[in-house]
Amino acid sequence: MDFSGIRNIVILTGAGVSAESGLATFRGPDGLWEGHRVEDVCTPEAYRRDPALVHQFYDARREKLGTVQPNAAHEALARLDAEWPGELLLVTQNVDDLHERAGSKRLLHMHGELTSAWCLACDERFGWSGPMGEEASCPSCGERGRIRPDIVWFGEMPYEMERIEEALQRADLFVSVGTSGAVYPAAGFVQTARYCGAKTLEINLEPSLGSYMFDESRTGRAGEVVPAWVDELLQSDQSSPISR
Ligand code: BV8
Repeated sequence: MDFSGIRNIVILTGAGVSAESGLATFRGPDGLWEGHRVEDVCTPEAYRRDPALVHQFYDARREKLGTVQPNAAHEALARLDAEWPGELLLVTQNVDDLHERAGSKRLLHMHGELTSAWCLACDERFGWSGPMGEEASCPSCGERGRIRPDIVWFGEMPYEMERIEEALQRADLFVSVGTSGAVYPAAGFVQTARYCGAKTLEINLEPSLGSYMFDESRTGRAGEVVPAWVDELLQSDQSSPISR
């Protein structure tokens, strides 16, 4: 793909970008997610039905964050963030903190973050480390037992959708890294980008469900393919921005 003239970039990442750091992806061979069915831990109904199970699931994943490190893909995306002269927005579906720990700044978590909590009593959101459990007290209003993970579950509206849509409409290049294309609205971003005239590139271990919608698909491990792509992009000619 010819990257000359590219100015505005949107990058979407999924669990595949964190796989080489040791974090499980959602759709492993057994279809379970850390031993759970998604519908048992990743919906508001599941939280109402069995809050202890949902807290246990997220407490375990939050604890695991302390044992993993960003990998070469996170670091390459952070380098691109620092060096790219045009607009750049990294939209991650992931709730881990590996992009920020690698140094990415122009970043948003459309599905929330393990390191954030949400008090249903006062609607405040605040940072959280360590276990949450059912009895945690809100640092803002003091209520006990009304705090949930600040995570977007199935059936809930992802965060910052307007900001994402605006960035996609302005994008000259949309790149999807390490996602199966199984979940909407993220899986539909490539269509918006294409419709608005962007070039589209997929980087994934294997072709995703939406591979056919991309101009180009590069298969391989993110830790290898993403750094090579960032080098290629940073060396491309930026002098003549695409006229939009
Ligand atoms: C909403 C946070 C509306 C939780 C997540 C029918 C049709 C279309 C849509 C729907 C439908 N029925 C229901 C819906 C909507 C639903 C949906 O899309 N369902 C799917 C299952 C059909 N979506 C929603 O509910 C969303 N909200 O629609 O709201 C609305 C409107 C108005 C008002 C209110 C609401 C919300 C969805 C968000 C759910 N939360 N995550 C948590 O993390 O705990 S979803 C979760 O799965 C992820 O965040 C991600 O978004 C999604 C997909 O996961 P991936 O990241 O892609 O991971 P996966 O394992 O699937 O794939 C990994 C890929 O990496 C693989 O392809 C693999 O090959 C590759 N890989 C592996 N290793 C590597 C690698 N690649 C490179 N290198 C490697 N080393």
